Amino acid sequence: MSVLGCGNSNQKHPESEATSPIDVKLVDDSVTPADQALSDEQRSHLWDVEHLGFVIERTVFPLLKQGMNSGDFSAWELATNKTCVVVPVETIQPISHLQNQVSQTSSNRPDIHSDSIPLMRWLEQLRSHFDPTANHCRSSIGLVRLIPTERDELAGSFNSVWRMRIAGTKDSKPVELETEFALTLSNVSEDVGTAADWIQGVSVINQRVISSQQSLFEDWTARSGLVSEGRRDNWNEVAFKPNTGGVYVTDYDEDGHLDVFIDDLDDGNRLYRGTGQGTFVESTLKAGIVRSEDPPLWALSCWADFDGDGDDDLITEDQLYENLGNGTFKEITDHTNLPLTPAAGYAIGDYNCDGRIDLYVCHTSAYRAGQEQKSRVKWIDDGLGIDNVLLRNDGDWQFTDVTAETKTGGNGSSCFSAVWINANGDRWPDLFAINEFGRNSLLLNQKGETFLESDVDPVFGGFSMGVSAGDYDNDGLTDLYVANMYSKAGNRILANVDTSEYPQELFDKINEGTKGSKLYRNRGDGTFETISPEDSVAYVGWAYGPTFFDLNNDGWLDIYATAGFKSVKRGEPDG
Ligand SMILES: [Ca+2]
Ligand SMILES: [Ca+2]
Ligand SMILES: [Ca+2]
Ligand SMILES: [Ca+2]
Repeated sequence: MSVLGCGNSNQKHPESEATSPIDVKLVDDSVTPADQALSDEQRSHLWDVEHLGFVIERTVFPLLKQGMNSGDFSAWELATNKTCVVVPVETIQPISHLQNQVSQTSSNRPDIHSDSIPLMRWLEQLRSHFDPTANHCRSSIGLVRLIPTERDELAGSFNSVWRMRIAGTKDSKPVELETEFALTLSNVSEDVGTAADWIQGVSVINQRVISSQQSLFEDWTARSGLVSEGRRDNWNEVAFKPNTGGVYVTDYDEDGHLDVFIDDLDDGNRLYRGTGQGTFVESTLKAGIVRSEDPPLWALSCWADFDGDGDDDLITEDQLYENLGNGTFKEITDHTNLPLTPAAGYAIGDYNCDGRIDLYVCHTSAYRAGQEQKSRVKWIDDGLGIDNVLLRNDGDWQFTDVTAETKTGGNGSSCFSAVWINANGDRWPDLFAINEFGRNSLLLNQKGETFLESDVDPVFGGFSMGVSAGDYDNDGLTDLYVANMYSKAGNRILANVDTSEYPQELFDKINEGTKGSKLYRNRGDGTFETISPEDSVAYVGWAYGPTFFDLNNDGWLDIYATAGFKSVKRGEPDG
């Protein structure tokens, strides 16, 4: 078996935070972050404002959550100035207009608006969307903006924006409420949790209530036959592993029922055959898939019909299995020259339209021993210096690395995920590959010979970690949803940065790095339109692995967007 880059087969599973289980050569690219650093005075100002934000989060938000649970907002009477009222949603500017403009909210004099209501009454109205029983609401509250009215006067008044999401039931049916509101605060003191009269006015920026006659999903795990015990759980481990495994779905035995393959750093491989009754029966050994005694060196798998006989074959970690078409597999790793090295993602497509499925391999780190990888990256417009790889399928399980001649490497990006799409209406599959640190790559296929590098975003595209392709507006053109980092803290801090500290183009990029996930509508000519980030698709958190999926079978694609990286506590997600 020829496995490039796996090193010694006796190599133990590393207990470090390295993303690659091989020895890599780290090179210092002489990054000079000092060039982009703020002055001491600027940094001190940002820290001081952030500190006050933490005080609000730590002392005030628990009170608001408690009120939402119990329906008792009496603790708020003290904090609320007696002239404080809430301006309803219609009169307010959207949040994007608040960016770096501290005067925007205070210009809306809430106390002269005819539809204004007292804050307590508004909170009670929000709560009335849910059953009155205590503890029937789960709420999360985020501080999106905290900006002193006079920049250097932290003892004075502030403008702030809070975002609240409440989930619960009404008449035992599911309800969710999301609202974003701007608060004028007379001051923010260390004892703000017990201080009086500091909330002066509230303007609702947006508010929506989502209700349903029933939950769309039922938790079926316990009855499914899919076992989760024994799988890697970073919460119970000392060493954090960023990629612990994956779930891969296909109908491998072609009985009309989808089957599930799972790989996991602790539990290894498991294949589950779907019964068609919503349950699964483990068939790993029966199907001829090896369950190794040792945990795998990395976790990444892929279903694809590499030999074109109509059934899906399987790559899992450093092994290749041929589907024999009778519900069993044969390991043919020795028969292929496929370089089965550590990688972050696979995308399959027939780029040269010769009828054979080719393989695009996404890399976030060095994958061959001795390969050079940058020891640190610039925090914008950069990558780790490791190219992705395009492998042309030549038949009989033989592949040729055509990355250089097709120009599909992706400029040394850090790429978790890529998708093949039809971006410009010709018959040649194009490729979209994300980059965690820099611009994403839209690679336009030039008749199966080479690719032309383009981009879908006019600014930067954010810190991208996942992508899904689908025609969300049903116009026949495949659109893109890119999972990016969204950061409340980043938004808060940047709203207080003196923008003159940076060239505008650079500040726009910095700003975009905190804005969250992006939806791009395909114009049909290889260019894409950025759909407004105000849409709720943006605020996912530290987003990974999204998917377009018609969840309720109405013919319109929905988005399932997952998030999460390293939280402080289980059950208390950051972001
Ligand atoms: Ca099946
Ligand atoms: Ca096959
Ligand atoms: Ca091909
Ligand atoms: Ca479309």
